[in-house]
Amino acid sequence: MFQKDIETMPRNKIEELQLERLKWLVDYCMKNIPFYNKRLTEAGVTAEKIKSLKDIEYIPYTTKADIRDTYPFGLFGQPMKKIVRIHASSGTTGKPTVVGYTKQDIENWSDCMARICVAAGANDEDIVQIAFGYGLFTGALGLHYGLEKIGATVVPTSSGNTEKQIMLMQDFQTSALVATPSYAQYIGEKAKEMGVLENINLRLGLFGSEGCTIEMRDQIEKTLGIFATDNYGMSELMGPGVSGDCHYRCGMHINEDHFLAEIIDPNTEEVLEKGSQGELVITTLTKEGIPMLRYRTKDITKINYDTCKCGRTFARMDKIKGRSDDMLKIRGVNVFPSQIESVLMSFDKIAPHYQLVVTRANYSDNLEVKVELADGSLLENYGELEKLRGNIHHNLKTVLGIDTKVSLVEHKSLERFQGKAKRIVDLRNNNG
Ligand code: DLL
Repeated sequence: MFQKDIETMPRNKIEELQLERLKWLVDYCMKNIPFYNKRLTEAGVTAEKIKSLKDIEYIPYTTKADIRDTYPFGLFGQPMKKIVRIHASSGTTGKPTVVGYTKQDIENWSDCMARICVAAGANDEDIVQIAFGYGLFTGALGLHYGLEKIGATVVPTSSGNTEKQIMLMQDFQTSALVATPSYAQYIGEKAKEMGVLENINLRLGLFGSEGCTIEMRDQIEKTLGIFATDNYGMSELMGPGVSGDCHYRCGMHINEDHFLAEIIDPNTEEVLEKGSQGELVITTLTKEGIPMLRYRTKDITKINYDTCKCGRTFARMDKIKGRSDDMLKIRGVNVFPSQIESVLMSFDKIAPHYQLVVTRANYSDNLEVKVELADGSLLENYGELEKLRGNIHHNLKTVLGIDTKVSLVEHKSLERFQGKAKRIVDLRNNNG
């Protein structure tokens, strides 16, 4: 472990520390950030009012809209003189979400990342290629600092230029790859095509930044000959570093000394009982640059508070089931893309590349699941193709409870991704 004393703290100690930090945070926000001062004053919250962790419920939620409305620096807790780094995440519309870090924030971020990298199995003998995009995106620099902190050799290739990535991987004998799972998948496919898969010596994949089902992960692991872990975060909260898998991969350990997690019902906003599935809400307990009070992540998960077999006491969150705003409502039924991915991955003859196209006709939603054939061998055999299509359709119906249109498309006809995959095409607003 990177910081064993902290990572194995008894639960009552974790909660004591969280309470102390929560009080500090409320006071800090009142003093340094006019936006929060107004919000908290209106809600009648002061540091003195926070007597137990449950009292966090007095504090109003913060949303992405609050960050947008105070663009660019309105939620910063320190003057620019103290801010040493800025990152931003681009949304689909409008201005990016801008975040700032003090020196201490960068130090904490590096610690959080170092813990996650060690928990995943990385060490100072690893040569790690970081194939997340460097730049305003938090992914690359977050992992970069954490990996340097544990003494690994960092190769900052950034994303893209896949053939060169593969060349360097062979020449440097890179042992670990940091990437989105979809980019790792593409790297594997490309290396196979180049006939160099067996010259690659990767052992570890540090994935994150987008969802990936266990079935998809298994396939990528098999192709690249690696053991892959997941880690979760978001720009508004820090970047990567909020939580990550240990080698047991039974939930991502939340760095609870820096983040206080709650699960709420996204519709009623009510806090749910421990162990329930719902929207993750995070309060940053130590951040100075841009602290977040009860930030609504929109990500759906559940949290397990039992001590893990690895000895870490930090609670573990399940893989993200989907974003509450990514969840597709098809004819009134909630459908998470991850459910579809799980079904598709159970078929051999299709490649792990798919796209979900949602349209509306005659006031009814239609979901088309486009999935690539693994190769050209089935194209000659109509009967087999139809059988495969029928089986996929049947399994999707069993899991989702709705009819979908399954289209088998030619190998390599769907887009590949170097960052986060975009698998949903929702055309419902376009055609009424
Ligand atoms: O993606 C931070 C990050 C970088 C995390 C690298 C892990 C590794 P954003 O670009 O702000 O930040 O996107 C945040 O991505 O709300 C989730 O919906 C999604 N996301 C992040 N990690 C995971 C994950 C970074 N492990 C948004 N599984 C979040 C599923 C994830 N979704």
